[in-house]
Amino acid sequence: MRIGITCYPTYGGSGALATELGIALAARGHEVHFITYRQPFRLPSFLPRVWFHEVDVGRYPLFEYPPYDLALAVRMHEVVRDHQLDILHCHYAIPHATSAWIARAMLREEGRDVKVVTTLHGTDITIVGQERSFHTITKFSIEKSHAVTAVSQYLRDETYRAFGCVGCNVEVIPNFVDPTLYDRTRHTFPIPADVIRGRKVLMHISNFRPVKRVRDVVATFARVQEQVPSVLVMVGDGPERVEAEDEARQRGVADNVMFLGKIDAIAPLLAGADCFLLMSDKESFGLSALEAMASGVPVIGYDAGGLPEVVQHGVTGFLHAVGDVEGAAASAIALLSDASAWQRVSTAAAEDARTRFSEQAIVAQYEDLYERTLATADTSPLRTPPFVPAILPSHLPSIAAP
Ligand code: GMT
Repeated sequence: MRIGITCYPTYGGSGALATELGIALAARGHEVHFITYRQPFRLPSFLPRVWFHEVDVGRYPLFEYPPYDLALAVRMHEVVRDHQLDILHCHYAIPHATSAWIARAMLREEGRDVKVVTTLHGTDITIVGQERSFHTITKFSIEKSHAVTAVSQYLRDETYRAFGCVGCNVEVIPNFVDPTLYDRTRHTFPIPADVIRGRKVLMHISNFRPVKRVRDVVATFARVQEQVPSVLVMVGDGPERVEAEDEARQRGVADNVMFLGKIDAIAPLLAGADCFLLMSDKESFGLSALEAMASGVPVIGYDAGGLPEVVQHGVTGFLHAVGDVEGAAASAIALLSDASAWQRVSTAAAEDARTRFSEQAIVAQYEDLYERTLATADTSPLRTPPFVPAILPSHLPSIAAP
């Protein structure tokens, strides 16, 4: 198949998953075209059967808000036409599924067609999509997609609750991990031993959005380090980083908290972690938690959203009520103080990640979905020629400030 993938190329789980999926599909013989405004952060520079098509949003003084969604629709239309794509797979509904709908409408005017698959990842449904400015267009774009998937049962239920989703069938296809990459035996922990000095390593990886409750992460660590000599490694960046730094200072633990910023290669970091903290109040899945589990790192987090579908309480980690920092710290202290309990949970986490979230099985689920979608006939007829093809004249410049 020829598959176009659109995602947010920046630091984040949906972009990471979309990129890993594209790479895996190409390895299985499909042609994969990434259509994004920047090279996805997990995409190597060259891979057989993988293309990268940059969306040029341009700049113009009149546009305080450049119309990215339109530029994306134009690029999608162009790439589908030039490379005869069968499927446009949009990761994160806003605005990708809407741009795909526009691109498809343009294609159909020319007597061409493409099938649109949308994968819902999280805040496109739980936060942004429910804002007044985006609700109706999100609902419309989901309903107009030929197939819709959600990364957890929780997110599927939330989609129906918030949008109704008339006439669409949201299928759950969970996220997956590459088991060979997330294997702690394969990596050398990049933080020098004289920095760690034999202390336990607690880790958090995210985009530091309010939903991640990074203050709770630091507050949990502050309690743990009173009982267990430890450090907290914070990976990523975002609007709440200053909050986390402030919490660390207020609790007097700033010297034991390292903020590493955005790091693309997280497998070597996870290989040196003893415990992963994910304390979001609304995590649709928690890809970073799955990557931690695959690396043999027990996860401690909140019993909210889709995280209980990933972390099995008492088996591969421990989940507590949102805000229960005391409970989370108690679980971490118990785990980090008992080597055999830690080994048991670590082994179970690595096994469970490989069994329930195996890359092979889940990529096959996407292939099956594409095949089923392609086999479904459209009821509305295509425009028949003669038509006026929307071909960009090659001499047109990109928008630039004069
Ligand atoms: O929805 C977001 O906040 C962004 C998105 C991302 O790009 O990182 O994260 C979501 O998608 C991930 C991949 O499916 C999930 O693992 C995350 O749980 C989900 N984030 C939230 O639900 C907050």
